[in-house]
Amino acid sequence: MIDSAIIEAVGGRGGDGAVSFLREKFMPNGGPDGGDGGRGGDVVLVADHRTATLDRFADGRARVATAGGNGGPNQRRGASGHMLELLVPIGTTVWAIDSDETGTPLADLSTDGERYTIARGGRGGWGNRRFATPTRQAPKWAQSGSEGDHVTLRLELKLLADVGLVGLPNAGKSTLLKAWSRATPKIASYPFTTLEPQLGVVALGYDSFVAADIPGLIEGASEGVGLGIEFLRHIERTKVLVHLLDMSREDPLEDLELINGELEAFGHGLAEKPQILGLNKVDDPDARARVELLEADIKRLGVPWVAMSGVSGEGTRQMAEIALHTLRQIQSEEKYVAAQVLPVLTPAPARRSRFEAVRGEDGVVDVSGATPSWLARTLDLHEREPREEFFTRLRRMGVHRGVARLGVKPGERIRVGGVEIAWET
Ligand SMILES: Nc1nc2c(ncn2[C@@H]2O[C@H](COP(=O)(O)OP(=O)(O)O)[C@@H](O)[C@H]2O)c(=O)[nH]1
Ligand SMILES: [Mg+2]
Repeated sequence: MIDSAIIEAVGGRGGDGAVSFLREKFMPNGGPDGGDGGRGGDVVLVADHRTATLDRFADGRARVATAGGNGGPNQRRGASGHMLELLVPIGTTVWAIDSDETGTPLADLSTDGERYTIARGGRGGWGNRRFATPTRQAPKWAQSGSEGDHVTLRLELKLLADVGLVGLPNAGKSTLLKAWSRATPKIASYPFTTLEPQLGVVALGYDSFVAADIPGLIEGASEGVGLGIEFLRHIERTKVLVHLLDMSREDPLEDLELINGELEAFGHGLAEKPQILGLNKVDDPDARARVELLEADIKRLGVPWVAMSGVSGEGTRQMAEIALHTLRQIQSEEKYVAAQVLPVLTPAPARRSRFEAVRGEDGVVDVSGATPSWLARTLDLHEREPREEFFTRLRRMGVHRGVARLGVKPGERIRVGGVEIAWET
């Protein structure tokens, strides 16, 4: 069962730099004091153990982080845009969408709290103060903020079961799973065979978990049928078992022992997982009577239990709530332990991108690279001073040498980051 979603994300725009001059009494023409614009917010995916599905991205809405504030007078810096954190289930993979539809994997969020930035916010523009030089003491211009990244990605999640349903054949596992996930029609569209766990997303308010009806476990294992690796992944991932007992049968406690014996024999840690007993089929008067008869014995087991009926719905919500609560408790304990043992890994700083200059098919020289493109888009190249600033910075980066090597003459039109400009040396 694979869940997937297309997500469009836009980093916040950077704030514009300010044009401002110091104003003091008796000093009508003070120096430039325009502050820088703030950075736009990033859009970040965060793996979260409380999130079970990618359903929340089904709306197709673009996720946009907030813009940075504009700079102000008195060297005031614009506020940074807020980061937008999007919670995704653990196990979510992120894919670039290529033209050939195969896609490229970008990230695999496999541990709780792991983060991946999908769209970076734009840089804030510099205020006019930064552009002052001994020969240009009062620049009346500043840099504008740059746009944030705009990306469309695919998220994929292989749903794995958190809660397993066990019990004898006919105990009511399939019926309960259907009752639980009735509101999630998705389940119906997934084909299954007896040896593949049937999955259902059980939603409770804003929280949810994935439950698996694992009918093949006992039946298949005892018949020596090999269980696939996928099946084992579900079993191992399962943190809580809901053990259903058909209370209309003669001796449900014997059934309980039988299944527990099989869980033990099966291995893979199944027998050690906490169980919640579902005393099922209490819509049947005989079953109800047997619950009352065995209540004292059941209490003595020291295991949480719920009298319920997958058919009438009695107790099913309570069962889901207990399962969810138990699950979250175990996960938060695991998280605590994991946080103590995991080393903190600091990602290597991103390589500073330089530039590339090539003569295109149309004969026009193209300069690409993050910094030249950014400068071309945020400085007003129609104005002389910002344009001079632009070429000065390119020269410092070595762009002029690269462009000269291609035989570009002053005045020739070239493209920098998609912006056309007459080359100046
Ligand atoms: N009376 C009653 N019958 C139930 C209940 N749950 C399941 N059944 C019946 O028990 C039989 C087996 O149910 P199923 O969910 O397929 O059991 P599974 O083999 O554990 O998946 C079916 O005939 C169901 O209609 C229940 O709560 N009350
Ligand atoms: Mg079944």
